Amino acid sequence: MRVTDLRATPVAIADPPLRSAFGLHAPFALRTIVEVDTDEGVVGVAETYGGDAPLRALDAARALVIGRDAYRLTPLRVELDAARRPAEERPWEARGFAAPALFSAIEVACLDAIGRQTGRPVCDLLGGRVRDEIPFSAYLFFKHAGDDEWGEVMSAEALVGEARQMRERYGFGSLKVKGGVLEPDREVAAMRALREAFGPSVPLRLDPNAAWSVATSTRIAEELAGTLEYLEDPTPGLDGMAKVAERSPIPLATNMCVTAFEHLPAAVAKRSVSIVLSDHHMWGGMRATVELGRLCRVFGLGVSMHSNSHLGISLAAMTHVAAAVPELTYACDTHYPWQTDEVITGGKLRFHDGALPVPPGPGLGVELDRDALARLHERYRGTDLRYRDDVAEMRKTDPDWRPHVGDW
Ligand code: GKR
Ligand code: MG
Repeated sequence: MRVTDLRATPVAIADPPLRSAFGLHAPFALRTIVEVDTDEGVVGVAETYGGDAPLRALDAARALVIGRDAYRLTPLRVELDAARRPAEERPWEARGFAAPALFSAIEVACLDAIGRQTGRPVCDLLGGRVRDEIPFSAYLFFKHAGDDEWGEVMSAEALVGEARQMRERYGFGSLKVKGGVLEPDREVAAMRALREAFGPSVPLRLDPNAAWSVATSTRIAEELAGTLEYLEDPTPGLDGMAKVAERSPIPLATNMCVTAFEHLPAAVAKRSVSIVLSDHHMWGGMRATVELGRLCRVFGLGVSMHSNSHLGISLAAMTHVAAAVPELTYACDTHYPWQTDEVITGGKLRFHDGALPVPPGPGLGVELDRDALARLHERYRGTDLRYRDDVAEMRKTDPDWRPHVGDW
């Protein structure tokens, strides 16, 4: 089955004013919807990061993709591999959208096309599912008041309210808090308030996105022993994380200092982390994520799943890959409840008791809603946002704001 065309449509989706150590979410998050046409008449879809960089990369890679057999993608992966060519021979390499992300977008679309052609769900193409439904965690954010139904959430009390609402609506069994926003001890108090409100049967995680120093991270890890299931990226870098890990009674997880296969040897040697947050968008695709799971098992690492603001095509792909990774034993992250827009037919995918069943049907099991795509693309054209800049957004309300990077 030959690829006859590769299309990338940028979209802008509504995003509430969520806070993190990086700043503030802008009113729109950017995504790219990727489609491959094939000579068998089936069209495969994927969703990836948004803005200029993915568009440039996908455009530059078009000639390498068109004419290729959708079943034979390993040669493409090898061709895109940065280690094999000098930079001037890699026009598809874009800052913020490296070869693994580019390959992932193409792979997901091709797997969707193959699934549609063969009548099999994508998780079968990854070796088969080990679970029928995937547990997700509530992704709790401190946030400003905005044009949304959640209101301002800048205190422990408000965060408990947000968690309660998320649990009532979606049934989430675990709670992840995006930290690095309030002064660290106030975030400790917020975690204690969540524990108090929901009890020990609801696992809690905290992710300050590397805002804290080694000393703060170590102290807080000791203080929150018994309260957190894991502490995610408290401090920057493999060395900093290794220093915290040495004393931390809580396992450390990351989606910041181990984001590619080549980071694994040093992370294992230094014992920097216990859990790697997978993400097929970033790690080179769905098959690479299955390989990551197995490698993590070899090295005694746990596997969880990372998320950014995203639509239903990404969520469907995350669900298929999560179904096919036996080592993924933590509830996955997802920003999905924060997104009101959708680009698939039938509206938003629905969580039951905090879990999402693998979408039935061939391929990813979702259909592109072309009217919604056109609308969200028009919105992209109407904004001047072309990359994510949470610092700039934050400075619109607080001109002196600066991010904490390992110094809080
Ligand atoms: O959306 O603000 C956010 C998150 O902080 C996101 O950018 C991170 O990539 O969710 C992510 C994380 O776990 O670090
Ligand atoms: Mg994280």
